[in-house]
Amino acid sequence: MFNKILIANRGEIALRIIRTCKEMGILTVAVYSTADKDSLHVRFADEAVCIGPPSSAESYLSVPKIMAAVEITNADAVHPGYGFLAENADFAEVCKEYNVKFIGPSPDMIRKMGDKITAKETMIKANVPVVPGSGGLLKNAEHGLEVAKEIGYPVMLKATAGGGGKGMRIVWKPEELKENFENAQKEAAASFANDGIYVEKFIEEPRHIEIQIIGDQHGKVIHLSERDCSIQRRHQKLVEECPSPFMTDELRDEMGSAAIRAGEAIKYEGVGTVEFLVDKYRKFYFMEMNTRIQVEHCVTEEVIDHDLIKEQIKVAAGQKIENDSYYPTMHAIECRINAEDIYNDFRPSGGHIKSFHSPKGHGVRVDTHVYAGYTVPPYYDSMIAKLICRAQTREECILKMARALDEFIIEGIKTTVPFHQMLMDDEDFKSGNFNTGFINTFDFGEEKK
Ligand code: MV4
Repeated sequence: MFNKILIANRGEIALRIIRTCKEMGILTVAVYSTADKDSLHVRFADEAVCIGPPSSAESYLSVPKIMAAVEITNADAVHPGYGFLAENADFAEVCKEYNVKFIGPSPDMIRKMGDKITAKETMIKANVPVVPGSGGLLKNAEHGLEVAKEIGYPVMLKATAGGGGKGMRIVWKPEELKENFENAQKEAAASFANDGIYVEKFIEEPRHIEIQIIGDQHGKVIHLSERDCSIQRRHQKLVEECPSPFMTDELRDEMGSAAIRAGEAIKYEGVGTVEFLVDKYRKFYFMEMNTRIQVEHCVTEEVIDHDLIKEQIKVAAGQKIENDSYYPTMHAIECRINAEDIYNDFRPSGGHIKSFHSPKGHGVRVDTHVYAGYTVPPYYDSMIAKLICRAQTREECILKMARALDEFIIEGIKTTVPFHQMLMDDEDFKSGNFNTGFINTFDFGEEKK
């Protein structure tokens, strides 16, 4: 087992990782920018190293700064959390060169899944269903027209270096293809320094359902059931839950097996998530694979009652996975509490938190790094807390969540709490009748002053 882990991250996830390390008897090193000097991850880690000014590029995203901190503290592993360097293959490579364990898959695997066309080819080989499409880069708009004619409209143009919606275009008819192709190409070049575009059939009103997997260094891969992440806004997830209200035992078996095949095919090591689009006929298609621990991992922790960060560290240290399968026996929902103004286009609303009271009680979990008196810095992600509730049934879980949201007092900044309160009272949400388009038609009403 590791002696000392450096956590190359900030916020709630840094704190989350420190907690598990402590319970495992592993020493921790926090790194922080000057904007985070008063953060709890700095306080609770055994050691802390300042790695630069507020800008992420000069702190949490700086490989030389992180490696310098590894060197001076003599850490033997790095946990990247999510975001920042978590899916940076070059960083994983540098860790390897320095003989420091990167807690995650190999650089090669990160690269393979980071390139969407390569990922899709890998899935086809593993017999995982993918969306019908070009199966490779488009040479030009004419090539796109040919493929689109074959698969039928509407189609979607996607960037091979993409993910998260950038460089993505829906095309409803042939006349619109050329212009969309050129724009997608430009956007991809500007965002990823890679203008590769491919095309696939557009799946209308899909649900976003992902399967959590874990693989060990001995070739064993298991799945830990799904999370429904269909409640999103501009590719930012707002709510995640397990079981998905759309799931059946049969579909879970099928999607779980597909996710395991995906993991086995690449000898996946670590925790990972296979994202699927699920259409109204419950046909599912591989979308992307995330090679990191995700924000919403807590939902899975609650329904299977295991610490995923602990399992992640154990497999990184070479230990074998013991169980063969886990089954969700409860219902869990996570609401992301962001410092955002929901009545102003979800604009970030950082600043000083005057008072902060978290909900408590049976089945209520709050993962957060903030407290009364804390100032939310403007430089980073706006997520300030995750509220996770667990109950025997979905109905009870929604009622518990509504109760917990009512107890949440956050004064001084605007948050997404009012949105979640309205959501827990929404008939379509309550009946499980939603897909990725849900937020587009959601009625936010008037702000209560
Ligand atoms: C799609 C799709 C429909 N058809 N691909 C959005 C982010 C990127 N990872 C892939 N995305 C989509 N790909 C095909 N062939 C619809 C989306 C999509 C979406 C997916 C999951 C969750 C929310 C979404 C919101 C808009 C579009």
